[in-house]
Amino acid sequence: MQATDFLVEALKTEGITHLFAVPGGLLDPFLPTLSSTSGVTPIVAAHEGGATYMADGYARASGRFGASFVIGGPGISNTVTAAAAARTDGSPIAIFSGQVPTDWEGRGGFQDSSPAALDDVALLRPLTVSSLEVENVHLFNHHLRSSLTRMLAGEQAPVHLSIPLDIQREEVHASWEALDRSLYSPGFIDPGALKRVWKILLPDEEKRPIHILALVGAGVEKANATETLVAFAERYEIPVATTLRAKGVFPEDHRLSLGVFGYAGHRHAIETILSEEMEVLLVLGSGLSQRDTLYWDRKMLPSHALVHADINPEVPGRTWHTEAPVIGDCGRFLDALLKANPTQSSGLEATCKQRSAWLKKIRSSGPRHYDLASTESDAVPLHPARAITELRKVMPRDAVLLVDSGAHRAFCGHYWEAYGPRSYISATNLGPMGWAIPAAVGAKAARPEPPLAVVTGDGCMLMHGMEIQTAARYGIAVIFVVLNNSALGNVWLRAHQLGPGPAALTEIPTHDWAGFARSLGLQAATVETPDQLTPAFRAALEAEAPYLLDIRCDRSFATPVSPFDEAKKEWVDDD
Ligand SMILES: Cc1ncc(C[n+]2csc(CCOP(=O)(O)OP(=O)(O)O)c2C)c(N)n1
Ligand SMILES: [Mg+2]
Repeated sequence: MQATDFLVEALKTEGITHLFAVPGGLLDPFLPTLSSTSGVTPIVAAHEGGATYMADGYARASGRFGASFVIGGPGISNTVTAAAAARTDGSPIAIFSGQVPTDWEGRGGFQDSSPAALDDVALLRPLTVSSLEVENVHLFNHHLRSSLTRMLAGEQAPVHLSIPLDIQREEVHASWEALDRSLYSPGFIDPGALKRVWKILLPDEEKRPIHILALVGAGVEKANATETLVAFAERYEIPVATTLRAKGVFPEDHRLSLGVFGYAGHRHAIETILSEEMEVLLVLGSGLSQRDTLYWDRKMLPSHALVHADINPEVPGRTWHTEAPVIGDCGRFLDALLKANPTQSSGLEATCKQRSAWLKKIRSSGPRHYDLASTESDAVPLHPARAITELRKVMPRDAVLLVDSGAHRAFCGHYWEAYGPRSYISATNLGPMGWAIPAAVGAKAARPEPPLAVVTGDGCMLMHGMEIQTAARYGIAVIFVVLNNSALGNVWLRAHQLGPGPAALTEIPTHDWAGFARSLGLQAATVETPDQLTPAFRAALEAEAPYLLDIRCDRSFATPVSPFDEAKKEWVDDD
């Protein structure tokens, strides 16, 4: 089988339904393969960054992995930020690039970016867990297998394979054996750690801890462990908060949900985790980043013990010492706690009543949202909190939301309510502007059933807004919601305090994004007043087609991140 067919057939065997590409001379042998392999749809993007962001969105929405095809040289350099976003959020994507024939390497050939010239392989090395060239067709099967295995293993990450033109045209004599499903969900935990955790939850002599809370990160989403998490929380009456990245992995309207902790987080989660009452904090699959800890606020540290579970052995103990590091799969850990022996489970159940009373007290401390009044604001231009609240009411329960970078990220994190895993998708650790626009196209390709919207900004549109064209071209029904505030809003909020000069640097002319969308084949509308919001969202939902809404917002409303801002002011490096 020709190498190009071998690769695409292997990806198909692994469950890939869509590939995201930008063609070019260095990929020409792939064109017949991509256009003729049944069951795999090639999506041609406007930009390689867009194609790789689409692969990222596809991976996050599907729970499988995503793949993009780009040329070496400018195609690979255009994909650098996309690889970085996937690397920093642990998203599994495979980037395949074409390269000049091996006998041209380092001899001044057009677009030579082989290891003897610009060196694509080196360019992507720090952004991937494996960046390799297929130097010889006999290595094709082996390099592909080791790349995909490394991509899926542990905390997951992008990989890159560079394939010279001559090798693309050669025959591969191996046959592809499907990867073992256990790679996707490894299902191991350290049994010794479990014993330690039970000693913390049920100490022999001391008083048994009552105030136990779970802070859940993306590791639980990757372990596909929502059901186990819900069963665990319900059985032992344990309140659950999530990081922004894992929003939705525990239904936010569940009676045990405290919402999001950290950036754009909610009152119940923030006040409880920072309170002196906390005895045991169970951190499940979170890297405890700056944003997820409100600047590593030591008030998070509980009085009795911090239990920290993660598939990556480097993570527990990285931010703070943990009394019980649990290395392994978060789903298996929760399952083991659920299936404890009767003495253990009844011991923990014995304190359920006290936790119920605690939960009641938490809820009576005030509304979950810090600024509830804004959700009903009649302001014109619109208040983003009102726009997101109305969008949530129109979109069905199983809707998927992708969120971009800017002030709109904080409004979505705070005011959107998410009810399921992989239903709130955002590049949280790198935050590259424009990511969500193509990522939404990839996510919708992966999961065509639930309605899907993306909330982005006018600044983000300037970076990757062209990919709405890709959605229109392939009839991919994404609802693009542009919160158009004529500014790089997040930056403007700081800049305008420094005077008109700095503010002007962050202002954007008021563009007609609906007109732009129509010119590219989408349906579109402009929304200027609160009463137009619901009908516009309904029309977009009912269209079941690529649709853009240009929502005219006021840039001057503060983002709902006051605890984060306070933490920023107070931050001292106390380590
Ligand atoms: C690639 C990239 N460049 C710059 C930034 C810094 N940055 C973060 S948010 C932002 C403004 C985003 O503007 P817009 O998309 O209009 O969203 P808004 O803040 O107005 O909601 C900027 C410049 C970034 N995150 N990513
Ligand atoms: Mg803006």
